[in-house]
Amino acid sequence: MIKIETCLTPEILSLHQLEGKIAVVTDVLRATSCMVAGLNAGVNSVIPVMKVEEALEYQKKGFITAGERGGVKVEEFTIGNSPFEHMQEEYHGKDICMTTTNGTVAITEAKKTAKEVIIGALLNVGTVAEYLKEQNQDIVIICAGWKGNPSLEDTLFAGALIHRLQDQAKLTDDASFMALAQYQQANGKVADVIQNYASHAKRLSGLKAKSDLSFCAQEDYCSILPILNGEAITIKKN
Ligand code: 3SL
Repeated sequence: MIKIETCLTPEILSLHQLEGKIAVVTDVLRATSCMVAGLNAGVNSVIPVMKVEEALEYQKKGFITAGERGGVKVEEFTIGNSPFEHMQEEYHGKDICMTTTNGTVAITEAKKTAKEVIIGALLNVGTVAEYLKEQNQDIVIICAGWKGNPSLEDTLFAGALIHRLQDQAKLTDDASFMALAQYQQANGKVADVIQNYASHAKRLSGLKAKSDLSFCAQEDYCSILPILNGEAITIKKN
């Protein structure tokens, strides 16, 4: 049986032991969805970093820079944090360096101790589940949340993943049961639940990014498995 625990916000990551486990990091709105969408479209790799200054160092080396602060593109960056920007043809085959308020922070924290870091979004949740079934190792799902608080959309991702794994898994904390219950309660209408109740949905409509929300809320849009290799996220080949 695979043991699953869920960390609803990186703020309490120190309460989870990641050593020897697979970490699945998600930030449905929008960081990991951008990574999944971009890599699926043809981006070569994504390097997640914590600070704008670090990304600008990569920019000097020829990297495309992406991400946001306050949901808005950093002025000096090539692109912001919309999946539609990350999918553009001109970035196919390119290497992106990305920094965001919550998502890239969660990935950076996870990589310090986890055995392996997988990038998950609703867009690729089924593929992540299939991979984890094959690995048969203990998992920590890390939700990026919003500035230290849990977020509905990331919790729904955790629930969607647990739902797909539940026949082979033992849930070892209440957060995993809460996430599963939340997903089951959505009853196939995950996008509507996010749209109607997630605080981030309101933030995104303020930023005129409503189409990002409906895109990111799709389950199983693609079947890629992004994995962190050293500092770069790339698609894991079979
Ligand atoms: O915090 C993050 O990592 C971002 O994805 C937030 S936003 O959707 O770009 O506002």
